Amino acid sequence: MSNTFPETPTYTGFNAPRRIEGEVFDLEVDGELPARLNGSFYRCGPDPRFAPRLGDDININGDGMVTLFRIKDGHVDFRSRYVRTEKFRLETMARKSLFGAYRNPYTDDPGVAGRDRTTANTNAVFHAGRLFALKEDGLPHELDPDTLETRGRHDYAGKMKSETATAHPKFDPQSGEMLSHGYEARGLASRDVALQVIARDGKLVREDFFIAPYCSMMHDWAVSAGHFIFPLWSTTADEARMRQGGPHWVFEADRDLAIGIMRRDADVKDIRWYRLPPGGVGHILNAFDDGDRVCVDLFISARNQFPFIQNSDGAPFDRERATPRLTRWTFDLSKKNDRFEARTCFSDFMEMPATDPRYQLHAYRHGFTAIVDPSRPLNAAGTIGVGWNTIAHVDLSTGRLERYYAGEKTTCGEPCFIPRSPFAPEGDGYLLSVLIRGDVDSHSELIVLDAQHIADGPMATVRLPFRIRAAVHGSWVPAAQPHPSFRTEPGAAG
Ligand code: V55
Ligand code: FE
Repeated sequence: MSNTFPETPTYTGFNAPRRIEGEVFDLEVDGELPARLNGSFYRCGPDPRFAPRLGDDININGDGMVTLFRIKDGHVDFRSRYVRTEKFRLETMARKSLFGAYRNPYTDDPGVAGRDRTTANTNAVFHAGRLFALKEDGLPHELDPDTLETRGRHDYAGKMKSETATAHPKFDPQSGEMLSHGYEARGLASRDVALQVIARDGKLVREDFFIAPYCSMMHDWAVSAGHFIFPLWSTTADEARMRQGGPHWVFEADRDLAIGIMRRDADVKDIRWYRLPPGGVGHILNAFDDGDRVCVDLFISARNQFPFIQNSDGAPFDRERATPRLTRWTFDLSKKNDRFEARTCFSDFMEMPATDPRYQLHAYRHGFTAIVDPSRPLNAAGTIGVGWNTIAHVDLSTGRLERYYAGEKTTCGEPCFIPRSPFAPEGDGYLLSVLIRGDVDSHSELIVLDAQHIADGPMATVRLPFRIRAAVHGSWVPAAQPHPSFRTEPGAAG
């Protein structure tokens, strides 16, 4: 019986499934790793284990694969392991896929009705001593931070009532809290959103539900020192459509954005909603308060940014209007209307943001991203149909953009910033990125850049003897966790 993957873009070339669980001790290091760089770099992304049940699939429906680069005293060990979700375990027993289309349970084998469909394939984060694999359609899965073995679904001792938690929780560098939300919190295509606060000790201390104006793909959100910001945008879900076998998401070209803002100490019934004409919202770089104003730096596009999501009006995918650009939204809370300012900061095709984690939620200056530099060869591909060929450092106070082009047939993974020391100035430190090389004798590399001099190229290149699959997001966990209140001057550099 043939069980091959189909010859479609989701499964070929850069996106060929790797499915490798294993470890490599003491990877080759070309150059010198900084002596003080000790810790764990976790990544999470889709890596489909079985050929798709429905003949083809979209990339973001693949099974969650977590990888670990553990760096210690100039040496690096590697490990990779699938997250043992319920879906993964049921399909492993059957040796084939049983679950169908992305977030549409009506396309599943009837034998798995009602089982947990989440793939845990989007982010790996660490909080209160626990490592989690996250996907926005389900609960977190806890993993052993050393072996990557799955400990199980984590519902905060039964206290988390939402069915979902975002893959983009925010970390308050002062309080040590993990701030989270779950959308479609009470079932498929529901408008229920849960606001979740997890204290420094890992306990869920707040979960408040509200009804959003409509059900939108709220993949990322924003938190400032004083506010929660919930961006609903034009990609929406509809249960009737799914019941007929249709897709979870459709881009509605006439659906205005609705952006909810509330004070962190307020009740969810006090959310104030702002409007913006239809468009796409991508990842959030950072957000901060400035007197009565709330600033949110994020990537937005004029239209649907994903080639694999249909437009409700049947319009073909439009590459120019899909392009995400770094934009600053400024909300003046002292004004009574539902308008706000949106200013484009850079014209480049840019996404996958990172900042200095000590300045999350506060005024800041340095951002790190992946970009598509159209003046370079565009001969790579990645998780969402885009091959990031360049890593960028943006300085928001000078408008300067510095680049490191990664070479031909190479996809850059999301950059990850690590402060040089707990007391280093903002943005002074190292930048990690995993490069997926698409050459014939393919391999992968973890590069380490000096974050303030990325154009100089890597100070160290860590070689994997095989190609791993492009991941989505990840995080750095220092070997010695700094005291949570080490950050002395909030927003000083802003
Ligand atoms: C995104 C990624 C997802 C997902 C929804 O990049 C949105 C956006 C990797 O999974 O499920
Ligand atoms: Fe994301």
